[in-house]
Amino acid sequence: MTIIVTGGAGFIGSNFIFHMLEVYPEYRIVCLDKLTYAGNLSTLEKVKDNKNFRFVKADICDRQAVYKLFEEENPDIVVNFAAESHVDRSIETPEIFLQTNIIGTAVLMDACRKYGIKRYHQVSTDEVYGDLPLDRPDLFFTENTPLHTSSPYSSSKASADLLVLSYYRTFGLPVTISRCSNNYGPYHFPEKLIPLMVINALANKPLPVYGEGLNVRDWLYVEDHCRAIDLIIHNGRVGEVYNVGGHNEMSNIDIVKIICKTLGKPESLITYVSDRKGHDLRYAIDPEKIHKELGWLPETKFADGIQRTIKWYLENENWWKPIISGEYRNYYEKMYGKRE
Ligand code: NAD
Ligand code: TDX
Repeated sequence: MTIIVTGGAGFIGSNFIFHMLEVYPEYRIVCLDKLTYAGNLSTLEKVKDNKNFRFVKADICDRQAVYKLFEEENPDIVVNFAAESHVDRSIETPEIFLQTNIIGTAVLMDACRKYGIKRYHQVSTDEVYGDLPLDRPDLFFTENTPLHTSSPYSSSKASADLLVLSYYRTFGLPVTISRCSNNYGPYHFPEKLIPLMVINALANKPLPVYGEGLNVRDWLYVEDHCRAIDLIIHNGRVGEVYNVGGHNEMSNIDIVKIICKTLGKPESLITYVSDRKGHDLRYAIDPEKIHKELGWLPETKFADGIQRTIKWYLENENWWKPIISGEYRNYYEKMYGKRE
């Protein structure tokens, strides 16, 4: 079995590669990644010498490079994690999101059609459903919730999902889609809420909370997401969408307070800054379908997962320090420098 994992030098893709090489030591895993600002080869350090692992630097929009890789590897399965993934960046520069997230998905699926494939899996997001009101805790996203996106990021992901389903209907491509809630865990890029707050708190820097910090996200430990994708690519029904989430809703401010408490830092570091444009209020997944059909359940409780994650950042400065000292500094200054 050969699996091409795109975007495998990023947060979730790398954790998926670790999971697959551990659970299926006989599988060949080929990582295709452009190494954008969000992709780091150092993330893949511990698997780089595994004889069943290969890394290829390429852009999923580069048709020639993608076709060449399919010719060389003749993959059975493609799992597409490659994406521009940060909502704030999509508000600054939407175009790259359309390019990678939509066109890149089409190129990968064209390669799957041309060379034949057992499964193409699209890693999507709960953000395609838009948001839920804060005062209706009884409402959840199901796979039948209409797509209703808010940001250029989520719109590009929803477009890709529609394209994937159209390749199933029109060309009979054997596809599946997973729509997961917010992940957290090791190798999460420092621009995202949890790592950003951990890293800033460690340096006694302000903790920039958007708006009033009352927006709610449904957090899932990254390894639980990886297990869900593993189940879907092996046992999921072709043409189907599976929501993935662990019924773990938390407001942003509560998360930031947990981080302060764990690190022994004062809550006075919390700084309320201007809100994200179009900021989604609440995400909450109904994971009934994947539970019933594939027996998936989350295994990591948030209380344990967040401690494990914070510990990982404490012990892995050598991973994140080089990242925040490079181009990231300019990004941080641009996004937070003048923000009030
Ligand atoms: P990430 O930003 O950490 O990693 C993205 C990876 O894709 C990087 O390694 C980057 O180099 C690579 N990449 C970007 N453009 C590329 C291109 N054109 N060609 C090849 N590689 C390219 O993202 P993540 O948080 O790991 O998210 C992975 C996927 O999961 C994304 O599709 C995202 O939409 C989805 N998702 C993320 C979350 C979350 O909470 N992070 C939740 C649900 C779904
Ligand atoms: O500095 C910050 N302050 C703050 O209050 C940052 C970076 C974020 N926030 C808020 C915005 C959100 O309500 O925290 C929440 C989480 O923000 P992000 O970490 O940027 O994640 P989110 O926008 O929820 O999107 C994430 O989950 C769904 C991923 O980045 C997406 O790729 C995924 O699809």
